[in-house]
Amino acid sequence: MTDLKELYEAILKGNHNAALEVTKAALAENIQPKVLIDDYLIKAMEEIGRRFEQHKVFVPELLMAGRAMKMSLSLIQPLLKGENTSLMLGTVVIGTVKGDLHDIGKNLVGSMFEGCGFKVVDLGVDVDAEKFIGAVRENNASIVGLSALLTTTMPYMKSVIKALQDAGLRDKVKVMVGGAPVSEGFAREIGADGYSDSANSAVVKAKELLGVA
Ligand code: B12
Repeated sequence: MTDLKELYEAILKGNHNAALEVTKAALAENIQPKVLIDDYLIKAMEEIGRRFEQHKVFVPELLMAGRAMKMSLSLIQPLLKGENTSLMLGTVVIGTVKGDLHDIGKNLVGSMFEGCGFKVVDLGVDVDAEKFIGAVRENNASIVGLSALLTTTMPYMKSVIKALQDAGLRDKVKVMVGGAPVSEGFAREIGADGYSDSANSAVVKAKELLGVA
């Protein structure tokens, strides 16, 4: 029986080999991907974030924890894609906005969308408005998801919404925003259609916005 606390510890210590091993063992024991993500991966990232804020760890430790989390997620992700793939609920274009390189939360949200029957076009990090617009147009997207983790990059979300308006696409696509510093109030203020603080609720919100809930 795998001790899942080891997964939490492995992420926290940035030990990606251990993270991979424990994830493999847990999946072989049919532990639900959602449990691994919600109760161990995210909790570990929250804790490393707290330690960073308290100056107990520094950027290299954050990077290592982020890498360990990504490695673990790479094993879990294919399972999230599961049975629902024939159920095409729409296309989601997602990316972290210009100037911002944080992608762990955005990747989780993207995986959850994929797992729940959406096609996901992930534009990566440091994405400018033109790139979002091109991808929305090209893929006839029904949702565009903007992620920002820095207070300095949050305002760029408003620029993307303005650019969508200028390109005549604002009525064709629902805009969802998220990331630790983003709030419901901020989302409303910049004219986004939806906000969510977790990958699970992001999908629920998206379905609600598209009327497919
Ligand atoms: C890991 C991390 C890093 C890693 C990123 C690795 C990676 N590949 O992403 C590295 C080390 C590279 C990094 C760099 C920096 N970081 Co940093 N980082 C963090 C940390 C600890 C965790 C972020 C994280 O991954 N959280 C876990 C995920 C799962 O949570 P999440 O991103 O919030 O996502 C969830 C929700 O928000 C939501 N969500 C997210 N996106 C979206 C999108 C949509 C559409 C929706 C609906 C929902 C949604 O769902 C997600 C899943 O539940 C945070 C601290 C924190 N507590 O947030 C600091 C933090 C964000 N970083 C910070 C800073 C300052 C920096 C640097 C400037 C540091 C530096 N001096 O170099 C650089 C910036 C580089 C850049 N230009 O982007 C500050 C930001 C402060 C501020 N007020 O702006 C924070 C808050 C730390 C702090 N307290 O000082 N960082």
